[in-house]
Amino acid sequence: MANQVTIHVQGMTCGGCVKSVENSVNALSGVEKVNGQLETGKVDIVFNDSQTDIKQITDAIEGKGYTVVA
Ligand SMILES: [Cu+2]
Repeated sequence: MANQVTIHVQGMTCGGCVKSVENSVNALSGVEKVNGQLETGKVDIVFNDSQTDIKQITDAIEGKGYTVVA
């Protein structure tokens, strides 16, 4: 099933950071759409919950050095 979440990411300070976060999430299988916003720190993600989950998404982002707050 496709699942849609919006998470908050701390530590994105420029467009490059947003791209880095988006790319790290996009690399997970089952992720269909990622859209990060620099101003708000919000990242909208659409993913197939039979292939990945919030835990894997969080780990991917935190592996790049950013902090997921919710
Ligand atoms: Cu940056």
